[in-house]
Amino acid sequence: MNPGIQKVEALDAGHFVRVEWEDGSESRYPCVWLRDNCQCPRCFLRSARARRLVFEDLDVNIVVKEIALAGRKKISITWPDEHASEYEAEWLKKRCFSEEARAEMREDLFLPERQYWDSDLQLPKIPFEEIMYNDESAYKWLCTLKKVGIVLLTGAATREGELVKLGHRIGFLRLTFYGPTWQVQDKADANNVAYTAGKLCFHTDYPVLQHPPGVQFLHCIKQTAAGGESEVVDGFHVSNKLKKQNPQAYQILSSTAVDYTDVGVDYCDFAVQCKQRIIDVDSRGQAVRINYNNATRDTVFDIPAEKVRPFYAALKEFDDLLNSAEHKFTYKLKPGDIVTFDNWRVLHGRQSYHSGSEVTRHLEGAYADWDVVMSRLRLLRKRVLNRD
Ligand code: OGA
Ligand code: NM2
Ligand code: ZN
Ligand code: ZN
Repeated sequence: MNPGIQKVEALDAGHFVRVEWEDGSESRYPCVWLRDNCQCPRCFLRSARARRLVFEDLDVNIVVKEIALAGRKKISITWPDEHASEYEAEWLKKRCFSEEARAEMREDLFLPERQYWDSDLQLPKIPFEEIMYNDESAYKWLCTLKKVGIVLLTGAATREGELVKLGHRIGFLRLTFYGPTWQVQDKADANNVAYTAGKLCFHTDYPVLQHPPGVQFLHCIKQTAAGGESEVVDGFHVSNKLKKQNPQAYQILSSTAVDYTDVGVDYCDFAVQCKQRIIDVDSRGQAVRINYNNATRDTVFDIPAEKVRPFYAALKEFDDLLNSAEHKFTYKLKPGDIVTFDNWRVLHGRQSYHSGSEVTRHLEGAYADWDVVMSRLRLLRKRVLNRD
């Protein structure tokens, strides 16, 4: 599986090392990168798997002095100052700079593959018990969460505290001003529109935070008989549609900084302000995060007056697409269900319900960061596929 090395040579006046593999392919490594990534104990702290070498000590114009092949599985380099470095074939192969090798590594580290969906979503479901006790199921859960953006966990106990357990399963939950977990119920003097019995139009949670929570959990403890249905829509899929349908609207939403505000008291008192683009894009113009909550969008709008109406028109077009029957998926949470979803990608909403003096509907919610979730996913994958 891992080819050995056929031949090594220095190229380009010693600025590059060329490795010829046994399968006939080749890789080229810049010497500055090789020196920077010397794996010897002086340059690399094994216990931390981190670089000890300080940048001041790196000569960016370094060239090799001598290079040798040590038995097909290792190369050794002597640098002009007589420092010696060794590199394993397998280690080098993984770090090949070719387009294909880098794409493969990217895939492996970040799992960027996505399955877009419409109203025809087949909501993925896994029993809560299984993901709690079985690593394969937990791995499947997190892979699907990354790829599809939503997974329903079923059969959890109908009491508070299950999300804290889920938090321990992945690592830890994200604390916000609404507490480590929070209770979605119709409340007197609600400090958030979510804590009423009213309809919640499509939104992502907490765009008022500079780094909005990547993953959201909603555990249904009690569900009302009439109303309270949930709605979800694939924000990345709809963003792509908008880009095709109205590139100008997409341009406005992906470049205009919208003010968000959240002021009140919960876990502690808060006065949060932030500017976010409704569609956050990467360098290639691909949507990477939706930041849209109409409830917390500030009355303050820090853009020139003549740009205001075009912005609203663009947002209307996006909002119409989100709400089109073609795109949205409707379902109703049952007590014991925990919906887990990508809060950077999936917009969610709920229909209104009637509410009297007693509590007829109760969800417990919590957040996690993608860093924590992806970290758990990589560790589960390593254990399940028993790699590395
Ligand atoms: C929320 C929310 C959905 C629901 O609390 O942010 O979107 O079904 N709740 O109550
Ligand atoms: N809650 C549900 O952006 C938001 O205000 C989302 C957050 C209150 C924790 C709602
Ligand atoms: Zn070294
Ligand atoms: Zn919400």
